[in-house]
Formats: sequence, C-alpha cells, structure tokens
Amino acid sequence: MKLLKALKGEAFEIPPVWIMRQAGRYLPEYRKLRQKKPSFMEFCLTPDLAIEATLQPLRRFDLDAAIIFSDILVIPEALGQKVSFVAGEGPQLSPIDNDDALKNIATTGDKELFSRVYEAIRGVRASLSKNIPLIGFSGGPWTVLTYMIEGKGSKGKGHLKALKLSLENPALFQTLMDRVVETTIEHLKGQVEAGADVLKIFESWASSVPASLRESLLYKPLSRIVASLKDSCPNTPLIVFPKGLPSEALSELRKFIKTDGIAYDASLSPEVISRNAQETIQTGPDPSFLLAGGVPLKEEVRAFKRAFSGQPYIFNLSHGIVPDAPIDHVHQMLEALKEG
Ligand code: 1CP
Repeated sequence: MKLLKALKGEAFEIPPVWIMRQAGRYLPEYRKLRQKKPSFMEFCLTPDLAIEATLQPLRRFDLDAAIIFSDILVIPEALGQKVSFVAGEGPQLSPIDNDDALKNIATTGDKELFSRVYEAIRGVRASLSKNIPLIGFSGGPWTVLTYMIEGKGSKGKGHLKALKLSLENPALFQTLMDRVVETTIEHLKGQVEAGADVLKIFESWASSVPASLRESLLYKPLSRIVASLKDSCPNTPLIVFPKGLPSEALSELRKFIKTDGIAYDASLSPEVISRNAQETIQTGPDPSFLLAGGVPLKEEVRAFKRAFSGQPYIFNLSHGIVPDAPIDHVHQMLEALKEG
C-alpha cells in the first residue's frame, strides 16, 4: 500500500496518486448509475450504488486509493436535518439559526443511517485489491456547520450567517458544534471499524474564518476529533484538508493537531508548502489544468513532482475534479506523473 507508506513518511520517485472527487459526474458510467435514484442522499445511502460508484474510477485509472462514495452532509442528515440537492443550486437544508430550530436536531447521529455507509465500506473492501487502501472521510466541523446554519452552500459569499450566529448566540452555536464534533468522531470511528484504512477530514471552508476566530471555530473543534481518533484508532493515518488556510496559520494549527498528512489547495505555492511541511504533503495541480489538458497540464504535473522530490508526497488535485473535465486529460495527467 504505497499511499500508507507515504503517510508513514516514505518518499517515492513516482508518488502515490488519487483524485479528489474521483467518482462523479465527469464519468459517463457514474451519470448512468446516478439515474437510479433521483435523490442524491438516497443514492449515497444505498450501499450497492455507493459501492459501485466508489469502484468505477478504479476500473478506469491506475490509482493508489479508493475513497468511499458518501458526502460530508450525511452528518446533518443523521442528526435529523433533511438535506436535499436542487439541480444547479447545490445542497438545501432548513437552517438552524435560532434556539427553536435546534429542537429539530438530534443529540446523536442516526445509527441505521450510518450503518448504510459502513455496509458500503465493507462491500468495497471485499472487492477492492488488498494493495489499494480505502479512504473514509468526514467534513471538518466548521465546514459542516456552515451548511447546517446557512441552509445552503455560500457560492463564494463567505459564511457571514454562521459567523454571526457564533458571535450572537454562542450557547446555541456551541451546542450545535458539540453535536457535530461528537457525531463526526463516532462516524469516523465507525468507518475504521467497517474497514477504512485511511481517514480524511475536509475542512473545505477553513478560509471563511477570520484570523481572530480560528482558534475557537477551527483548531479547537478539529483537535477534539483528531485527539479522539488518535486515541481510539492510532494505526489509521489521517489527512486534514484545511482549504485556503494561509501558510502562517499552519504553525498555529500544528499546536492543536498532530496529523499524518496535510492536503493543500492552490492558494499556497509548491515551494512554500515544501519549505514548511512537517507531515506528508498531499496536493497537485489546480483543477483548471486538468480542464485545459495538453502541455500546461503535463508541465504542471512535472513541476509538482520536482517540487516535492525526496519528500513524502501524495499526488492529487488541489481541489475536486469538475464535472466537465475530459477523461482523456485524466489519462494525460497520470501518464505525465508516471513517466520516470
Ligand atoms: O449529483 C451529483 O452527483 C452530486 C455531486 C456530488 C458528489 C459526486 C455531491 C454533492 N457529493 C458527491 C460525493 C462526494 N462529496 C465525495 C465522494 C466522491 C469522491 O471523492 O470520489 C466526497 C469526498 C465529497 C465531499 C464533499 N461534499 C465536500 C468536501 C470536498 C470539497 O469539495 O471541498 C463538500 C464541501 C461537499 C458538499 C457537497 N456535496 C455535493 C456538492 C455539490 C457539494 C458542494 C456544495 C457547495 O458548493 O457548497
């Protein structure tokens, strides 16, 4: 398991590779499978469909990891906050923005719902080659709370409503945060028990937190999750993705959490990442290079390989693959990576 070795600190001439959102709408076989359930949550929570969606990209490409097909929004769904996806609009939830609305949120996650994710993990593990690790995941607590409080994605407008609630009604905010943290711990542990070999926490909206609130909204909640996992699953490597966090904040983050890998997005240059890295690095080209393909993509892939040569490194995109990415460009990217 090359990816596990990289997470233990081994450097490879050709780094292990997987692609964030490697299952999804850029694959025709996914679009076909997706038609079986109009509701995205139902699709995610039907084990046979989740197993098939997880395995699809592994059949097409020579990848070093699978990631369980699920979503970070299974946490609000499991806490009783219905999540629906409106075409072109993204996720919709009825927002928890006052004390009354909190009554609709359970104190613990729905075990039956989580068991469907675990059934999918067991199914994938049973049919996946032993050499390929399976990644389990969750959202970071701040990122999940933004959806629960705002009731939708921010579409680039920041998360003013969630930030405002944290300042105006700290008791309500903390109650919600505690429930999300505890449920996330339970769900990540459940994924390891079901067979996940690696865990990843997507704190995708870390950049919307102002510097003065990072300790309370990002580092402390994450540290509760990481400490609990390191205690109960010490042999399962963990990758944290604090998307958009500036480089000076990484040393602050490290005071709170000790993780095996950090995933970086394209807001930091490979040089800055390389110079400051203390853990295994996971990053790679911006998804726009994959869209463009050809020479710019190949040169970018080579630049990332060069930048981290001799360091423990996992090749990935800096953020998720987009639905109109041509499959041929994925092949181009993997060829450029694997040439000696
Ligand atoms: O109709 C469809 O097929 C819906 C598209 C889709 C897919 C393929 C959604 C809705 N979620 C997923 C699966 C998913 N989501 C995976 C597993 C697939 C894989 O990686 O191969 C993972 C790891 C996620 C994680 C996820 N969901 C994140 C964190 C990663 C990131 O992108 O930063 C976030 C923020 C979400 C929320 C979400 N779910 C879906 C969408 C469109 C969104 C983003 C909404 C927004 O823009 O706010």
